[in-house]
Amino acid sequence: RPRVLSGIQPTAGSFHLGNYLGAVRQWVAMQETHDAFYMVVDLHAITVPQDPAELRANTRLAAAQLLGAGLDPDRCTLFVQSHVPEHAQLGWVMNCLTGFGEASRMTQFKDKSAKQGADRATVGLFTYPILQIADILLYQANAVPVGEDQRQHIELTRDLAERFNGRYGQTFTVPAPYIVKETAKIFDLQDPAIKMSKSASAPKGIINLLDEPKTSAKKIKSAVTDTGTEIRFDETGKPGISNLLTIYSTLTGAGVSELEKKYEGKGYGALKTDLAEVFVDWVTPFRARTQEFLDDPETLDSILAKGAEKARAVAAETLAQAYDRVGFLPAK
Ligand code: AQP
Repeated sequence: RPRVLSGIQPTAGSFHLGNYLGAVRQWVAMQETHDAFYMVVDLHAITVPQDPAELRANTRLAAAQLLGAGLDPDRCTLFVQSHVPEHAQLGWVMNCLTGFGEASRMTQFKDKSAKQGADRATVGLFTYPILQIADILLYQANAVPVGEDQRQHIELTRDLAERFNGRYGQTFTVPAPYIVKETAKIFDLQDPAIKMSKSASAPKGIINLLDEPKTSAKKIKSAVTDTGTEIRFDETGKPGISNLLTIYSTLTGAGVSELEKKYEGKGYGALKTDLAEVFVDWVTPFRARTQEFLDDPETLDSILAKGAEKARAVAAETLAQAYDRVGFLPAK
């Protein structure tokens, strides 16, 4: 089976609909077809300031949501990044192979550091894509399911895998991004020109999965659309409606053209009301399952402990090989 690796930050508390449709949904599907490794990336989370107690709670919360979304610990390896020290260890090696210039070209860093003020951004935020390279290469992953915003980081990962292999001999699998076109970018409900984002979206523009479903239903019903009346998928002319159609189609499995037909001659209000209902029907069991894991932290922690053990077995082998190739003297 091909191998898949992906991670999600624990920082937000609740996942948002973009995280789910852009990434987590694919994770669930790929458990069936891949040898799957998924992690909560707490090392990445501290690239911006975190309250320690909140970080710990949010790490469990993220794991509970992944299980609530349908990850099955019998069919995938679910773990917490900091439980596997090899990530930081290989991360250092990768830091030493990455050019300052090429790291400086990462647009996500440029965006995020500009928002924070260049002096306040940490070196960790700058090197975070390089830790991500280590995350992926440690597992010899073939595919990395992510949203569009991560494409550039996966390209850098490919460059570094090839560089290491070229310099030291074949060591790492060169991974490919796995980006589902339709859901690669879920847009903000109030500003369909930007992606739905924890840090950039206003509260009314973002659907947090753990919010009261009523609150989310209201946000869907007041999503910004255009002045027209026709329900048609047209990303440039009708970005708001197109975003709603994408969400509707993905949550129900109905094709976009099928939905266009269904809503022919009906107003935007009908589409929004129905989508709000579709969303509530989907999110209600998700919230209940997530809550079950939160109510039983012992089970949750033991799933994560078993996951870390399985992950370490793979990561340690890759790290040992990489250390050897680089020329580190083995500890006797
Ligand atoms: N709007 C989105 N559409 C599709 N996919 C998305 N992802 C995030 N937003 C969208 C994908 O979700 C996965 C997990 O992302 P993360 O751990 O990087 O989460 P994050 O960065 O904390 O979430 P945000 O909202 O993207 O935060 P900001 O904007 O503050 O950095 C990834 O695969 C990502 O592509």
